[in-house]
Amino acid sequence: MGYTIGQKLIKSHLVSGDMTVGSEVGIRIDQTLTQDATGTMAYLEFEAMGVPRVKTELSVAYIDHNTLQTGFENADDHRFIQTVTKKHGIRFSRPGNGICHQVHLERFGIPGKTLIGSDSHTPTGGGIGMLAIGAGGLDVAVAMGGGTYYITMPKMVKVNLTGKLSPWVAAKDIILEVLRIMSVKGGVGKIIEYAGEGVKTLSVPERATITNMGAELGATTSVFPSDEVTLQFLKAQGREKDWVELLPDADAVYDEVIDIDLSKLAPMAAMPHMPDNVKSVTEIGEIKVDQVCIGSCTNSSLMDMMKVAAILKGKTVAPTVSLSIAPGSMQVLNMLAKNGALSDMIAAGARILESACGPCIGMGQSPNSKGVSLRTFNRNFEGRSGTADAGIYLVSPEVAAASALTGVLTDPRKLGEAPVITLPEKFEINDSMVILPATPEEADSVEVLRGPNIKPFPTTTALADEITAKAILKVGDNITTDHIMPAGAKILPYRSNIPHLSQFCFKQCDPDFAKNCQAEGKGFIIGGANYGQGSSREHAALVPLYLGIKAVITKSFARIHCANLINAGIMPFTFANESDYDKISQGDELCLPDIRNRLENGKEVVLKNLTKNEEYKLSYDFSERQRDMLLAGGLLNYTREQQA
Ligand code: MIC
Ligand code: SF4
Repeated sequence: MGYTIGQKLIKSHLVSGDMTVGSEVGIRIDQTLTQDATGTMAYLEFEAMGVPRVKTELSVAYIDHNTLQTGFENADDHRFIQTVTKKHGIRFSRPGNGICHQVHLERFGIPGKTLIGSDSHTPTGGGIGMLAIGAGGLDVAVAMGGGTYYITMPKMVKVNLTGKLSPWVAAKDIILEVLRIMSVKGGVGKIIEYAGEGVKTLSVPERATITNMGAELGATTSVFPSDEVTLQFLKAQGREKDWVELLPDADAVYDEVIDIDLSKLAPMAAMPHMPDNVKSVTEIGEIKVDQVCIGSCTNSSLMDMMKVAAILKGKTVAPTVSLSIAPGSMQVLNMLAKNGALSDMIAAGARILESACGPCIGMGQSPNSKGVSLRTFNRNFEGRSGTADAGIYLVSPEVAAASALTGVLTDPRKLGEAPVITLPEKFEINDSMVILPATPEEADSVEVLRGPNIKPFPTTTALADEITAKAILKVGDNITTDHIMPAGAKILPYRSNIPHLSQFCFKQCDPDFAKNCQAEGKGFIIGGANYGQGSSREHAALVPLYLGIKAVITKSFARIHCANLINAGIMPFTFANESDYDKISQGDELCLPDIRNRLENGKEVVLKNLTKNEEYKLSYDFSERQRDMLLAGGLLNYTREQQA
C-alpha cells in the first residue's frame, strides 16, 4: 500500500509510534517559528529548559502581532525576543518585515521538511509541501531544544480538485467551500491533502491561502504536493536549491475523499460569526458595508495585492467605506511600491497599514458599532475585531476590493473583465530585516534584556488524590480561544504577564469569571463540542491554570488547545455520555474522586455532582506520556522529573 503526502512526511520524520490512526506519533522537527504574541512565553520556557543553543535546522522569531506600541510593554517584549534569540541561535525577523507565515513561505519554508510554529496558521507552509503544524509555545520550545513533537496520528482526507477556477473566483472561495462542506470541527484529527488536476492550476500563494485557512477546519494540517509550480515559486525567490518533488503514491489510500469542481465555484463569504457559516455572495445579497480590510496571513501575497490594485486603479473607494490594506511582507510592499501598484491603491483612497497582522487580531481598525466589515482574513469570531456588535464577513481580495468601491457586498463578476495576474519571474529579495544570531563563541556575551512587563509563568503542583471544586463556568459549543483569552490592542501587550491577563479571561462569556475563580481558588470548566478552537495561544491554558482551573470537561476538544491544557497540567476530559453535559449547572459542586490513582492505573474516571447527587462517567484518551505529564503537573514539571 502506498503513502499519502502527509504519511510520507510523518514517516520520514518518525521518532516514535507506528503510524496507526489515533495513536500517538513522535516526529522530529526541522524548523520552528514563533511570533511575538506567543513568542515571549515560548522563549521564557526555552530559557527554563536550560538548552544553550537551538538544535533545529532553522528557527525564526517573527514580530508581527503586537506592533502597536501604545506603551512600553510591546517594545520591551520585542527587545527581549531580539536579545534572547540572538543568544540562543534563532533568527529574528524585525517588525516591518512582515507576517510570520507570509515571510516564512517566501524566504524559509522547504518542501519535505517539518515545521512547527506557535501560531495556529503555521500550516500555511503546507502550500509548498511542508508538514507544517500549529502548536503551543511550550511544544515549540521543546522542539527548539531538540525534543520530539507529538501528535495523534491523523486520518488522511483527499480533496480532489477538478476543473479550473472561473474569472473572479479565488483560492479563498475554494477553502470557504471546504469549510462549508466540512465545518469548523470537520478537520479534527485529519490531514487535508489537495490532489487532482485542479492542483496544477493553482500558484503557491493560492495554495498557501488554502492551507492557511485549513486551520479553521480544526485539521492537524493541510498540504499540497511539491511540484513544478512549487519549483517555479522557489526559483522566483532565488531558492530553487530548496526544491524537492513530493507527490502521493499512485496507490495511496485516503480515509475520506471530497470532490470539488473548481469551475462550479462562485465568489463566497463566511458570515458572522463563524468561518464555516458560508454562502455565495449573490445569496447573501447587496448588504451595506462600512469597512473593508485586506491583508492577513491568508490573503496578503503579491498576487493578492496586485489583483486588488488592478481593481482599484483609477477609481475611488465609496465615501461610506473605510478601506485598509496591509501587504503581507516587506517583499510584497516593496514590490508594490516599485511597480506602481501601491500608488494605485493610495490614489483610490486606501489606508495603507504596515506589514503585520493588524486588524486581524484587533490591533486597530475596529469597526463602528454594529458595523459590517468585509475582511480577507481567516477568522470572524464574535468580538475578535474589537467591536462586540460588529458583523465580520470573510471574503476573497476580489470581493473585498469590488465591495470597497460600491459600498455594498458585491459579486466581482459584475465588474467586467477580471485582471489576470501572474507570478513574477523574480521576487525582490532583501533579507536585511532578518537579524542573524550570535555565533556560539559570541553567545555568552549577549545580554538578554527584560522589561518590567515580563512576569514569571504560573507554577503547578503534582496531581492531587482527589479534587472537589465548583463548575465555575459552563459554556456551549465551539468556544474559541478568543473567548477564553481575548486578544486585541488593550490585552495583547500583556502576553508575558499572566497575572494581568487573568482579569480578561472569559470576559465575553462571564464578566465575573476571574473574580469567581479568585474567590474560590479552584474550579472546573464545563464545555460543549469543539472547545478551544482557533488560536494556538497557550495563554488560554496558562491563565485558567493561574486562576486555579483543575479540569475542563467537554463534549469534545480542538487539537492544539487540548495539548496546551495537558502541557499546563489541566486535565481535559470528555463526557462518556454527551447528555450528561445538560445535567450540570454552573455553580454545582463537583468532585473527581481518587483521580490520581485512577489516571495512574488507567481506571475509569467519574465526576460526582455533589449538588445534584449524581455521577457521570468521563472519557480520556491520554498517551502514557500525557498521563505522566498530568500526574507531574504539566510538561515543565514532567521534563524536570525526567532530567532528575
Ligand atoms: C490568531 O490568529 O488568533 C493568532 C493571534 O495568530 C493566534 C496566536 C496568538 O493568539 O498569539 C493563532 O492563530 O495561533
Ligand atoms: Fe496574524 Fe491574523 Fe494570521 Fe493570526 S490569523 S497570524 S493574527 S494575520
